[in-house]
Amino acid sequence: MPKIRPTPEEFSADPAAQEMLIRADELGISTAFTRAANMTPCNIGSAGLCCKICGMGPCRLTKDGQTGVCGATMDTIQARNLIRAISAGAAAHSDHGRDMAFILKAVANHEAEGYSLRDIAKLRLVAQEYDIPVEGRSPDEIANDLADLYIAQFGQQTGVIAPLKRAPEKRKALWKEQGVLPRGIDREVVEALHRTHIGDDQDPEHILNHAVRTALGDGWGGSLIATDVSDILFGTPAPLLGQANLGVLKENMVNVVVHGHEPTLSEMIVAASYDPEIIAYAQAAGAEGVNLSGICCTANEILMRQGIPAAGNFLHQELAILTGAVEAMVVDVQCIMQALVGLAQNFHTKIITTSPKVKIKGATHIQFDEHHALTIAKEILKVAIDNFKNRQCTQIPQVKEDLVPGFSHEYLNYMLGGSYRASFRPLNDAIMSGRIRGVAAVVGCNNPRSKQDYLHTYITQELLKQDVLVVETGCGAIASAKLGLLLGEAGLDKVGPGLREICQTIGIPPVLHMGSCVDNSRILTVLTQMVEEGGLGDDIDQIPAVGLAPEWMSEKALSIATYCVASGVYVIFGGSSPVSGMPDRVADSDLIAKYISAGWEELFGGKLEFIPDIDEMVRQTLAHIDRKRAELGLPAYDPSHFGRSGDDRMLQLENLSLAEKRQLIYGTVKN
Ligand code: SF4
Ligand code: MSK
Repeated sequence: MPKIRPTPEEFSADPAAQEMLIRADELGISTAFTRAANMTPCNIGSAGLCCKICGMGPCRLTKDGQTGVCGATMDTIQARNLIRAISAGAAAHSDHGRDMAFILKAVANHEAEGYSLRDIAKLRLVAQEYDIPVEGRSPDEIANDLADLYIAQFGQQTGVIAPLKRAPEKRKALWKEQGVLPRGIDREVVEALHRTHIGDDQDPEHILNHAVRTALGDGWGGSLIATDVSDILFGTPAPLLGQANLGVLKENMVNVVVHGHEPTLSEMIVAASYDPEIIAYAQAAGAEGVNLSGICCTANEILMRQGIPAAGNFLHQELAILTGAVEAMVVDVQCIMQALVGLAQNFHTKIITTSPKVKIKGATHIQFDEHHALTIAKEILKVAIDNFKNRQCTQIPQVKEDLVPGFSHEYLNYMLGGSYRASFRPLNDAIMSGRIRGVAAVVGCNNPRSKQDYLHTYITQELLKQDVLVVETGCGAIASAKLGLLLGEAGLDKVGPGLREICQTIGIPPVLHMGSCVDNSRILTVLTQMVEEGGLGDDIDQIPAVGLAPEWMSEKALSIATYCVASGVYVIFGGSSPVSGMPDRVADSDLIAKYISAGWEELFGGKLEFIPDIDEMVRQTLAHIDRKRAELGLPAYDPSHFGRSGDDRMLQLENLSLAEKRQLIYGTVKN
């Protein structure tokens, strides 16, 4: 029977995406949405039951008791597939961190054109964490030592990676007991590959123990280094006004979209776009100037630091080109679809690859070199400007939303406690009193196998109604931004009464944008500080908190999930599980799914579950938060206790008589 193609409304919850999907259809152009609809996933591969790590296979296991040619069992094959995916994700994040550390070294030694150390306070603070002397030393000297220390973490062979010291004491003791302390970031990735070569580690639990070690090297190592160095070089984010969605593209300007993950080149492109020489060059080409925007996590990086608008998240990369208004899409690393080049040939858009690690056939390659970054950034912008004359028919959806991004760990501290008593105390108190029921991180990718943005935004809104404070990173944050959930008090009427009071009192949106996908490391440090603040137990697994990635698709997401679970967090993924097994036909094919859930919970207090049903994801999140509240001896969540303070209440009270005020506050008239 022929497949029924989903409608644009079924493909995406975003009206801008829907408009572009109609345009794609009219032009006869395929997108990831239509390709996903036409491509049925292999059920053996998606269950994690296909092994192709040696030439005796590929072995596809579909029956009870079946093994591969070498005798490998279902659970061994699933564990090997899973650790390889986690390791690839950890490698991607960590290699990003390595590049950042090398740029810090170059900046400290005045070898990097255009860069400077923007957050000296954070540089000093981070250096002190590692006992690097700061008093009487120049920022360059401190940065040089910090860069050396960070670079050394990747190739370290023995001991424990230094950034791990920032985890709670009890957690570190647990990791030691479980034998999962990462020795060196690269070493764990290499060992994961070695262990999964034919004829090596064949005990699934032993394999997955190493998956934890590898992922911890990412979360508490490579990712944390990437975040630290980005803040030091480009500034620690603080709230500012931004915009999101395809409506940020401009008809009268040269549109340059930066896409990928690393802020190094994109920050320099931002600087170059303000250069009078570039503005004059654009004007000479008939445009009013250069309009920059971002896609994916490069978008998050420059959005939260520079207020550069986000054209969209992962599934918007093709849709931006479909507007016909993009002169150049400049890509660095990760989440870049090969389809961009073929798609761009239907328009005038130039796809410009810039990383020495990433080339795409048919794309223009202008290699980034931090020693000449500003010069290269200008060269790229001139290529885009020269292309403006080739623009033809355009269609830019007039859809965009304002947002307030930039809630770094440091800003949360300041926001909650002020300059002189920066602290997480008010947040912990609000959770302890039940005004905030708990915290959820709703993060991660888009995936064309689910309706774009729908799962993210549905779950976020349901949790807000239940007084759960939501923090977001990556493409999930952009999904909420496009829906207007990241803007000041907008939508506060749909937020539970206790959380609404907190948002009004502190002056924050109910959803806090915390950055890109490497910035999930910020969530780890926030959770650690919540533990250290007191009142919510003495380890991360005791905090009423849940992590969700409803539309996950990348291997990096699996690494993030694993380091969060090992740090004590309950993580829920939507969509399909890479170790789902084939429960209808094969009795024992879900041993690994059970191990990473109940098994890891026993070992680490956190667990990873794949829950396809959206309402069940919300139910399990709330049940976990309530269970953790009960275990801490906190009052059961009861929203009827709250909502009597905050701005709304004050405005209501303003024009009332004393008797009426009492009536409103106490429910009875007291004299
Ligand atoms: Fe098959 Fe074993 Fe080779 Fe995997 S390692 S492909 S299960 S023979
Ligand atoms: S970009 S990893 S699709 S969040 Fe970080 Fe988005 Fe996922 Fe890529």
